[in-house]
Formats: sequence, C-alpha cells, structure tokens
Amino acid sequence: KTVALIGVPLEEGSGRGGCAMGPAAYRIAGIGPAMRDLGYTVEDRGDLRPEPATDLADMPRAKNLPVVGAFTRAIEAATYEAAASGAVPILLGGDHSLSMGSVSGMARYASEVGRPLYVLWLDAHSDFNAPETSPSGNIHGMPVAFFCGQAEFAAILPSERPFVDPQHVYQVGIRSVDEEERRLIAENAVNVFDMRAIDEEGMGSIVKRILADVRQADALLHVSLDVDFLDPDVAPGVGTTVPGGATFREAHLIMELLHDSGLVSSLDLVELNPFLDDRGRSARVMVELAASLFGRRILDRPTRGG
Ligand code: DIR
Ligand code: MN
Ligand code: MN
Ligand code: MN
Repeated sequence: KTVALIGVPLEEGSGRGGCAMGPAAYRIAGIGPAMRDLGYTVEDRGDLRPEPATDLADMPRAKNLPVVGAFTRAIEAATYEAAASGAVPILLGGDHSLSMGSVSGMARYASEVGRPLYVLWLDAHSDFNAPETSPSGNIHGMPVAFFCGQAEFAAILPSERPFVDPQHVYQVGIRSVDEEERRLIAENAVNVFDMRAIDEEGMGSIVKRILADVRQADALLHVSLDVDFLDPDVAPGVGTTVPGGATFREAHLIMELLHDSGLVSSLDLVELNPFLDDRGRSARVMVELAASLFGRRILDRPTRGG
C-alpha cells in the first residue's frame, strides 16, 4: 500500500503568514518515516508551487483568489492523480483553503469509480462561508461551501465538477460558527457534532455512528484535520485557536477508530502555523495522529471472551 505526500505551501487563504512553512515542519517532524515504519511505500511528491492564475479576477470578499485558485487547480489534479494511481493522498498544508482542491479531486475520483464521497471535517470551524457571508474574506473559511457547490467563485474548476452532497459531510469539534454561516449549514443539512454533542454523547459513539453511515453507503471517506480541532493546550501552533477543543485522547480515539474501519481514502493535515508553534509540538502531535490513523498503536487491544 502506498501513501503519496503532497506538500501545499499555501497561506494566502488564511489572512496571515506562517502556514506555508507547514509542509517543511511535517517533514522535519517525521511524517515520511512514520508512514514507512508502518509498512507503507511513501511517495513524497514534493511541494506544489503554481503561478498565480491570470484568468481569475480578484474578488474583494475572497482574498488572494488568484493564488488560492491556482493552488486549488494544482491540488485537485495532484490529489486525483495520486488516488487514481492507487495511493492514499496525504495533503501537507497549508491553510484549509487547500481542501477546495483535495476534496474536489477526491470527488472526481469517487465519481469515476462510481462511489459517493463522504467527508469527515475535524475542525473548530464549519468553514461554510461564501464570499457574500464571510466576515473576514479569508478563503480558508469557505472550502466546505466550495466543494458542496454552495459558494460562488469565478470558474476555478470546470463547472461540471462533481460536488459533495452536504448531507455527506460530517463535522466534529465545531465551536465557532459565524452568524450567516449558521444559517447555511442548517439549510444545507450538514451533519454537525459540536463540542456539546461530544461532551454529552462521547466521541467514540459519535464517530462509530458516522463510520456506520459511511460503510452503509459504500463510500470513500476523506478526512480533513484542522489543527484547531484540538484544544490550544494540545496544539498551540495555529492562527485561530478556540478554547474548549478536543483532547489528545479524543483525537487519538478517532484516529484508531478510523484505522480500524479501513474506510479512509485520503487525508488533509491543515492550518499548522510553525511560526506560532511551541518548539514543534503541534507538528509532532499532528504526525502522531496521522500515524495512528494509518495503524500505529501503543498496545494491541486484548481479545476478550472466547
Ligand atoms: C471564520 C474563521 N469563520 C472566517 N474561519 C476559520 O473567517 O470565515 N478559521 N476557518 O480557522
Ligand atoms: Mn478549518
Ligand atoms: Mn478551524
Ligand atoms: Mn445520502
């Protein structure tokens, strides 16, 4: 089995500098060796560095659209090609606008193989703004609306691209949603499990339910992990920390359940800002979680009964 590492030094969607150093930090924290130790063939495809698109006009409410749009195209193609070659693409971000490309690439692949694409969105934020609703104009707050076909951007990808059904998007860890965005996620029936749901029902039971839906649908599953899903005490290296996030144990449990399910087809690691990190701590936590998702375990679970 092969994993394809795709570096995305993109920060123009985030409204501040730093995320472009993310791919380098993940490599220094050992993402490649971690996957190799687990028995995967690792193809590091290097970093994408597209020129800004000259055919995309600047939009006042979608900042740096020529840069983000050019990345979206390059990421869509690289992710699609990696998946079509039989590899599991791992996107090393880069801010969360990169998911416009990675999820769209997986949606194209999924439609080709005749299966639906489900998305597990692990984030403090819903990222369902449109340029018209965004209070910041930062595109990293818009990727879910984009790949669900709900946010209008001038012709970044071909208009016949497959969209993700918003009802096949599961968001976990949510605790910061903008006013208009709240209306959009309700209208589009996105599945949202906020921190209250996690506190009341427990992470394990929520994630097991989600995975049962994915299995039932015989879908591909794309996982998008935003550093700010985690509590800032666990992972401080991110521009938009929100208190009250997932603990290391909760995040780790998700990764183990995902591995056990065998359903994950692709992964984004996004929003790491090494400039804000504490001696590489957040980069290492993200690599640790990715390794757990791909099968690392501390102890094999004892077999009970029998
Ligand atoms: C806010 C912040 N909802 C916005 N979004 C994100 O600017 O749209 N921060 N994704 O990480
Ligand atoms: Mn995000
Ligand atoms: Mn976020
Ligand atoms: Mn359905």
